[in-house]
Amino acid sequence: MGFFIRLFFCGIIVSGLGLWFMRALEFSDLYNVVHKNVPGPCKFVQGIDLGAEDISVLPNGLAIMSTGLMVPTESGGKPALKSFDFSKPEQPARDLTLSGFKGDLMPHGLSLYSTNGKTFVYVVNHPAGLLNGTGEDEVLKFLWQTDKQTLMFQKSFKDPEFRSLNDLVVVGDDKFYVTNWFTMKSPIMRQLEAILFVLPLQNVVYFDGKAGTVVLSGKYGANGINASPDKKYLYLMEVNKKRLTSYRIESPLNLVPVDEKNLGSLCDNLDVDPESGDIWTGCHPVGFRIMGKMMFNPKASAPSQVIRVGVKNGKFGGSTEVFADDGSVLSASTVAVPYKDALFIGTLDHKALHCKLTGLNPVLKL
Ligand SMILES: [Ca+2]
Repeated sequence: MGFFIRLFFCGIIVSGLGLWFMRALEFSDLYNVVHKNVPGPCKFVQGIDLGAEDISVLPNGLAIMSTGLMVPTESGGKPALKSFDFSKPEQPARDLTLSGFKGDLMPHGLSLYSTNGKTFVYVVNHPAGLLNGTGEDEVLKFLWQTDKQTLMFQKSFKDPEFRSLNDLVVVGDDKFYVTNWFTMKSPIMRQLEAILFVLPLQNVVYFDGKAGTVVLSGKYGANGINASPDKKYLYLMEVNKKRLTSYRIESPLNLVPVDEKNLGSLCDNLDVDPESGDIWTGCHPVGFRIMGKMMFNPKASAPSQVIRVGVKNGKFGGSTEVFADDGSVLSASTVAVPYKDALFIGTLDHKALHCKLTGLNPVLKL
């Protein structure tokens, strides 16, 4: 091989490694200092000790959450779906009884869909485990009988495009957008995909009730997904790039990019205030702490942060930090759901907080 050809390939390798180290340094937040910040008085929600990775709330203040995502089964902890009532915050979260479901439950992202007086819960499930799955991820559909604290199993959706699911948003009867935060199926290839986090390898799939179609590809770690209250805009958190993006839904398969915003934090799930349209998100403000926890030491804590983003017609306005903690009180926040003058903050595998929104940041004009 000629000298110049070798020089050319060496240059490409050195450039690639340089890019990786620069992005890794940015991703890891090595020098970030997290100062505590609260929106008002906060109390732990009783009955939540195994995390509440995703939460969604009904207009009547009844919330549902997925718990136990990162808890090893040998610990005796059991993944579950629980409910919490914003109108009775002093009462503990309650286990929801599953009726008619025979499979293994490891719930992750969830989304509510109400029609004809009935409320359905769609939830990402990892029957083979979160990180050791073999492409068996599915979306479960339950009918939520709120008066009986029961979830009646309806059906499960599987599809070859469901690679390694994270979050979803339902936009119609059995119609939803779902994120693949990994696209490789084998555990070894997923490890490689994690190392190559600088590459846009992840995607968003639209499921029409029968089959899935990739509608957004080339995404940097597709994680939280949600829609505007009028369902005209889709919001996606590309966690590996700390980037929030919005798309106009021209048709279910035709998404037109509208805006993007760097949140400067590894934000996870997105919740949309039904009245203001603002986006609230639970974030991991120190990358190396959350990655160390997920990959090497599950017992370690990681800092928490809640960010609120103003948005109008798909265009992002300003943003503000509503809550922050260095991990000593609340570890690894993943979701933040406002309801009237209160906020419910969930975590990957820790506790959950109920905070009163008495400060200025929750109402600051953005
Ligand atoms: Ca998530």
